[in-house]
Amino acid sequence: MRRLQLHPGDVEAIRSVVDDLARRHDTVESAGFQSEARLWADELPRRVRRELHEFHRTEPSGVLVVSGLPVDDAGLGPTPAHWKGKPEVVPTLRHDIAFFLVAQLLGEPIGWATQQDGRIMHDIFPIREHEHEQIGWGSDELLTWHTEDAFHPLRTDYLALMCLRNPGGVETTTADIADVRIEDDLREILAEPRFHILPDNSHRAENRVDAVAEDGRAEDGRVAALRRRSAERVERALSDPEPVALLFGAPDDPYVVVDPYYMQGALGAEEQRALERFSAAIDEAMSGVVLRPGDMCFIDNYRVVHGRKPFRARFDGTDRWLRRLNVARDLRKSRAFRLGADHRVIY
Ligand SMILES: O=C(O)CCC(=O)C(=O)O
Ligand SMILES: [Fe+2]
Repeated sequence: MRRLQLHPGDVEAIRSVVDDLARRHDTVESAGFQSEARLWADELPRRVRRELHEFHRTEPSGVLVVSGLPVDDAGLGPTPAHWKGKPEVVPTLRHDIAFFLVAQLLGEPIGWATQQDGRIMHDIFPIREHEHEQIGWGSDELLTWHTEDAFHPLRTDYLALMCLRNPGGVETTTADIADVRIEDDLREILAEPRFHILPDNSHRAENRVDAVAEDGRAEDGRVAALRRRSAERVERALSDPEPVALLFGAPDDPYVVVDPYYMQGALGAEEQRALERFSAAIDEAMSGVVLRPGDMCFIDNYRVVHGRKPFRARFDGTDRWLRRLNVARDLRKSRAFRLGADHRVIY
């Protein structure tokens, strides 16, 4: 893991860029903000830009934590109870802007029409009705390690988490594929396209909300058509999943995609055995990071699997609260599933 500790001068420079944008934008979800985020990211301190560019360019590690941004806990207000029906104007605006700009140094933040009302920036906090579930909004259950959106060919290149509060120091777990010891015979099987990964709960119909923030920007017919295709894609991925390889890229320095919880019951006997051996090897390499308020954690979703330790949620407005972004290195790959070249929601 790499860590960049911001200096007071960096914090001051970030504050000045955020001031400017916060005067003119009241949410990072607006097309207006998003259209200039890239430009303003270039005004972040060079130390920050250098570290993020290196992380992107040479892949020196699968996890980078940027620490030192101050968080005024009282100013945040209570941790929300749910993201459904959340107002567009939020007390986290200044943190959201700083986080969005730093993430923008790795690529383009994207959202899913099927997740959290189509918002680009997601909330991670415990939700009572999901307390016992394998989902980012659960708490009581260990969130088993996984590749984010593993089932989807357009899954994110980076998963970015910004911590607003984390009472009790709940650990985000991580394992870098570079640290996983894999025997040669196993490596061979894992590199063959013979594994099925099903869509996780956060994409399924029961967690979908029909109004997507971006709808106002396009004609209803096109949105409806894209939305239908997206729902069909998830249904098809459930009923008739494409086989994939769990290791890909360079054979001696591979990338990984795996989500054992959503592969249960979907594998043949030999694949199941290979997955069990692979899982045990990943468990051996598991470590983690306790995010503190103000920490921004960038996880390379091609190299690192991540999860979260269980915790007892209080549901009283003081619970753990993270903001989350998916960042794509190349927006063009998803153009067929977005409304326009500058739209960031994948249907
Ligand atoms: O809560 C965490 O630390 C990680 C949650 C997670 O897996 C995610 O947001 O994708
Ligand atoms: Fe995740």
